Amino acid sequence: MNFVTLTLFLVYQVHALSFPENFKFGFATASYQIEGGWNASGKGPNIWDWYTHTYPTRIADLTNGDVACDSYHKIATDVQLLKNIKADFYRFSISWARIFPNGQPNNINPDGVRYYNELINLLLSNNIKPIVTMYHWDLPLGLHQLGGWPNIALVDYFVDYADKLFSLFGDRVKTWITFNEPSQICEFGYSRGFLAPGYTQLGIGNYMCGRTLLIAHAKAYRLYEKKYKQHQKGLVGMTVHAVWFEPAAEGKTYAEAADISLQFMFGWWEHPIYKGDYPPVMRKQINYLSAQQNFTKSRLPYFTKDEIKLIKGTADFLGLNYYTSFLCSPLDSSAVQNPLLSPDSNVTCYQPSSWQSTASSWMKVTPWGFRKILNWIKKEYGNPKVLVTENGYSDTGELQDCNRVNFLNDYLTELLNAIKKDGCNVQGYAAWSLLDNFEWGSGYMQKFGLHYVNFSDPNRARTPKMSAYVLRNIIKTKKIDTTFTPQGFKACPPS
Ligand code: GBH
Repeated sequence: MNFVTLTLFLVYQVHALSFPENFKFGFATASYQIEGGWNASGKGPNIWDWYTHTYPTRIADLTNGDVACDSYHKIATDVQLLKNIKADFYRFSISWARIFPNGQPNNINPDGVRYYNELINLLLSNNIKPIVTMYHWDLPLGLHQLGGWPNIALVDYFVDYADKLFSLFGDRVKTWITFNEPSQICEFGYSRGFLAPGYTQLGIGNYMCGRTLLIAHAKAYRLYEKKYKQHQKGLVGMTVHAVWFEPAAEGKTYAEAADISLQFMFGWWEHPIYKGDYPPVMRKQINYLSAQQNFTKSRLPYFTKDEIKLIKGTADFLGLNYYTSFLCSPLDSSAVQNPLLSPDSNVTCYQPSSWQSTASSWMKVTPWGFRKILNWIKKEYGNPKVLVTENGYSDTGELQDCNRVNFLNDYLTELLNAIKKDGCNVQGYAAWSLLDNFEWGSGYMQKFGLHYVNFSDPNRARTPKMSAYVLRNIIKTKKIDTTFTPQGFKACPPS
């Protein structure tokens, strides 16, 4: 190599290692996990208030989100944290029952409107874009009492709510996420019962709920398209939780098992949106099993032709939450089923114990799966615009959080490779989470925050962890530097 080619090579390497100029970084949270103020100033109860108060033992440490990080009273503090770490955007969710206390659209709570207006305005005056999730699991209890998501009547309630949010905040909010993780809402809420409302209508409740969510999402999207898009010029999409499923061994049956898993977890939502209707393998398998089980019709409800048309094409971007990977094999009835996946998938997926663990039992560290899922999305759905709306690591709360630092460096390197080497159309990345917070059934025992929160302090003081400074440096330089050690911290051992 002569001097000129060497220089060009080095320039290329440096360039190859940087995030594109217009790539955006941000931080994500959810209302019930951080806000507290559960009954403040006119807010109505939601299913998480009800679930944690009625069944305290369903939460590992018997806690709840009554106060959480008290973000209801801490707009200024939280925005300052975001500013300090150079966030381009903040992804937060709106508590439905803070806007419509019992879910009915005739009764609006002015304090809820005030709260989100203040948050949005302060973000914007600090040059941080708000990205709003309309529904991150906290259904108004009134709507739960009408049957919750398995009831198709909730479509209209959600559309009324979405309409109100667009009209109240759409002059300033330009990115909307209808639902966070429909697979968790439906599979865990109504089929396995790990999350509120905790029902176990196995193989029934999940698909009824899923049908409602897809139609509600699509109608909210169409409403925006028709009534708001022309003057508000924003984007609407949905966020789906993806696990990367890797074949556990060579051979066709293993490849099939991995593909079926991807379709059952991810295609359940994205196939109707990008291609129309449920993934054929889901339809075939659930129809088959339903018949075997003596049902008079498939447990997976059919969409009408009009509904298929309504749903297809309702995404301006694909919101992706990615945390972990599994290895899949054809069903082995003696093996433990992956709890993240419906048993109708008829596959066995697991995580080898040799993979690095986290504080969460469902999650092991698998950066390589990030590049693979992004490439799979590119191929399967025609390289859609992707926004990574969550990615993060759980530990027990160390300030010198080397495992999280390595996690971020390694996952972001894979993301960068997907963009630079594979041409995946990823536009932004949100770290989960801005703060340690209420981790659903695990209470406050699993910490995902880049800021430590002192939950025994009535003030809920926040302290940046090492990882906050590391991500700040990545945002500032648009580069990953595994040797970067912020002041006041020790260098981390390599991953
Ligand atoms: C995301 O879900 C959520 O959007 C976010 O709210 C959450 O805090 C974050 O990830 C971390 O979990 O322990 O058996 O009850 C990712 C999927 C949802 C999987 C919660 C594990 C609890 C399973 N996770 N779920 S269990």
